[in-house]
Amino acid sequence: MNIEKNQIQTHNDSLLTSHEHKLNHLKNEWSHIDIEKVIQKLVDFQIAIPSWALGTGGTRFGRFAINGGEPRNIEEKIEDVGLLHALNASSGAISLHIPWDIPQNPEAIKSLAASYGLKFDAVNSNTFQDQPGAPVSYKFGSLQHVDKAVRKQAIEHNIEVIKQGVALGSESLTVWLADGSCFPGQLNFRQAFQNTLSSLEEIYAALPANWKIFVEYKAYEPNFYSTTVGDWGQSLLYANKLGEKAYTLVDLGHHLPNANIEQIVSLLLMEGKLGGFHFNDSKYGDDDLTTGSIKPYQLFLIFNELVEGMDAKNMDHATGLGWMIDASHNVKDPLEDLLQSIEAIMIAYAQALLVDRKALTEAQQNNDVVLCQEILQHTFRSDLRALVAEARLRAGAALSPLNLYRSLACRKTLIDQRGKGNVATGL
Ligand code: RM4
Ligand code: MN
Ligand code: MN
Repeated sequence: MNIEKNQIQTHNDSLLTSHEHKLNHLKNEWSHIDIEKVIQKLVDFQIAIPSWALGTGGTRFGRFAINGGEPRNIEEKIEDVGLLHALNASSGAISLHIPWDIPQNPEAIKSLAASYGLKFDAVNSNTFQDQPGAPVSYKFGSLQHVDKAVRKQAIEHNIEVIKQGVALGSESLTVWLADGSCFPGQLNFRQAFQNTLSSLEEIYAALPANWKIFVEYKAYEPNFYSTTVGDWGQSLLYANKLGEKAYTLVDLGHHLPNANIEQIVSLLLMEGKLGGFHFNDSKYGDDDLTTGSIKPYQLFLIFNELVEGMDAKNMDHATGLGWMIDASHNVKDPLEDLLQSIEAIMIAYAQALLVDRKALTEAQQNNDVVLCQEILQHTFRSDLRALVAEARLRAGAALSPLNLYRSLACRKTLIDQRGKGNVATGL
């Protein structure tokens, strides 16, 4: 389904007076700040949508379809991301998971995506599920496996994914490994690490010159005793040993409870080894909930470190790191969920942009702990939604994407076009 420019225009016209009122209020309140610069940064910031989040996710207990209209193929997934991007102008990229999505005709897929203003972000390999007819199984791991034949199959799959990505114009590969062990004694940790490292080295050697490889870590699940890339330290070890094209990828849901993610992010950035993000939110584990739905303050604190750390290195906020969502669950309309996630990310980014850095540094130097907190919470508690909406307005998108999505009955249109019964590929 396509949204026409005039539908966006009509929607925006109806909200314009109230929007301008809120925006002017913000402009007055933040008159000491170059607000135009902030708005431009918000316009430029794009977050990639994962191809596996466009259908309802399942849990290991079951899967409940939404009312229908799930994308039946990669073309329809691109169409859905195009819809999101038309609504918010902040979702200008798609991240594919292979083999859940295999582009048969890369040129056609690429031009379809371009027609919606979309690029291809990182491609993701999958060595955590056995594919039908695969000669060997990943039951006991992939790149870490004790059997060379299994490692070889997993390495070749990753190289194949790189080739698919090259054809689409991607410039990075995300490797998330389910590898690990479920019981003490099952693995020789050093051997698992060395096997994984040498497998990653072979994949690294196949990367084109302008590519990056992101090594994602996860504390547990599906293995529950050890994970071979279990935390940021292990990921950083691999990234450092692999070379300058290798980076750590932080998925917000992949830490042990209460981990200080903002500190992890800050130090990885300092080391030049932070590659990208998988945004989501969690209460307990890798819950993959809507970004900002559980811990919005943590999201802001992470962005606070990101902005400070990227500015210290003169990095372009929009292109310096890979920004992706990784979420999927089974109670919301996935497109509405993604709109909410993007909005939460943009708000946290806007809040971080407005932190009074000079005053914060001064307060830190003076050990004025109270003032440090006041400075951070001043922006966190400010309602900056009108700034984010203004960025959308300037980029030709909707002032209120979710309301427009609902008032145009987009899901109903998708159901009419695609039917009720289909289930998109993904988890
Ligand atoms: C993992 C991890 C990966 C994602 C898979 C589907 O927990 O977050 O990034 O590709 O799930
Ligand atoms: Mn992830
Ligand atoms: Mn995950």
